[in-house]
Amino acid sequence: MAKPVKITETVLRDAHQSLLATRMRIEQMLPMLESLDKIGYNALEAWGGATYDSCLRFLNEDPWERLDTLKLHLKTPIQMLLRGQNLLGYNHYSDDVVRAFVNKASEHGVGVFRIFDALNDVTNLRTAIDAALKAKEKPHVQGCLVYTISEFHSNQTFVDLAIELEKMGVHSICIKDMSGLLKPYVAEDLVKKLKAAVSVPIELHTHYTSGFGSMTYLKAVEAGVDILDCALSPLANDTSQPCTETMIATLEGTERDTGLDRHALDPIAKHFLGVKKEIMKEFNLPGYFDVNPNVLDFQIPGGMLSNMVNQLKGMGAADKYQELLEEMPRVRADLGYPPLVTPSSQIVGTMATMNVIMQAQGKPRYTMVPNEVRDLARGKFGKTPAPVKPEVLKAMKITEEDIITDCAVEDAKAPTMADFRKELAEKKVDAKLASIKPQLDGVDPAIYEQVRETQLAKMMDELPEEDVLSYALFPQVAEEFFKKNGRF
Ligand SMILES: [Mn+2]
Repeated sequence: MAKPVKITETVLRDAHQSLLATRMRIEQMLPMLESLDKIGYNALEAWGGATYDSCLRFLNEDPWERLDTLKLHLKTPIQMLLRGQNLLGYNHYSDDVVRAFVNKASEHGVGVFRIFDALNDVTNLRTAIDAALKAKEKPHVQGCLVYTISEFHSNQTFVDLAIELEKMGVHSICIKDMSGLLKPYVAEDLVKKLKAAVSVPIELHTHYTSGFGSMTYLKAVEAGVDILDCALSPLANDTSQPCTETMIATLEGTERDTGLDRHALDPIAKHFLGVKKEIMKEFNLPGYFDVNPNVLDFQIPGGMLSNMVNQLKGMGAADKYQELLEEMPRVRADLGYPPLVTPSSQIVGTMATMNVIMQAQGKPRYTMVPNEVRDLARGKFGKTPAPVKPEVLKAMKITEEDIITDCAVEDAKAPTMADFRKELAEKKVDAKLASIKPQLDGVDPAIYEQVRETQLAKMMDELPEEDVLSYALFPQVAEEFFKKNGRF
């Protein structure tokens, strides 16, 4: 019986995040939205990951307005990538903020929530999954297995996690191979085991970074995978996903034929090739990356490698690159083998860089430890796959009392939506009052305070929830964005 493979298209999100530093604008997507909608994709990944940050920081676009525009032109479900309790930021947020974010995103048109946690700790997935399952628009909710390799991970580890995710009520499961570490025969075995263990559909997401992409997809298809993430040709392969058109052609005439018309993609590909050239020029980006089989050993996602090189240069230690490559896996082992994906990848990368610099100065490793590293080591972000090495805890001066066994208890102490709303309203009111300072000179302080309180109450009432969420996730960046756009 024919069992078509479904395709999720990533050209609007991960493809340009991987190859073009997330710099695609909504205007560059708009001309092709109707055509993309007609292809028959399983979903169009278009939001989340770094897009929200990039919209505010670099493109002067309100990410919520982008989502509205996409929704206006698309019936194909819009997929977003969400980092569980981290949402799209780098901190853990309170359950209240997580629920508010998921509800708003659903209301604005997210049809598929792909939810992951960098440590694969389900504690960090629970609230986001529950909120998405309860959203009144009834979006599709997908849980992720963040794929990594270590002596503490096997295919069975991921099967166990999948069973747990299915129990939590997810509608499908994604193998999220962000660094392209999943080898073809391992993928075949993993997909077979998953198909036997759970009944929800299995989706595979990889990056071509180490050169396995199409081989891994083909073996996964043979093993019965249901959905593949592909990128349209101009933004495919390299550190991005395998190519959509090639995948469609590969399966043509087989029992897993996608049924999609590859030639309907020609004009769309042509458009995005032009867009790619525009972005490369405007932002001075190379637009391609060499295949890097060393990723298998170092497990460093592509984008991160260039960040780390820049960090080293900034500290005048560009010649320490090889040492850094070797220090990364050591730090990862010390910290209990976290998968390297935002935000754990940045945390491990920064620590490795510091260790290399310290050693160059003749000082021991872990002489200087950034706060996020300490927090990861003491369990603030959840349980690491293996315990953090005792000698490392000691070097970081982390005592028994510092250890956090249930990160949800910590999250409960994080600010709520009401806290963020008040903070943003206060900033706006104070900025407004400062701008009319000359007129307020000599005013009775009691009256000034009264005016401020009235203004504050009004502002708290008026602030749109979307702005409060932007502020909660990226305080400084959002403030700058609001100032630039007359919202301050
Ligand atoms: Mn990805």
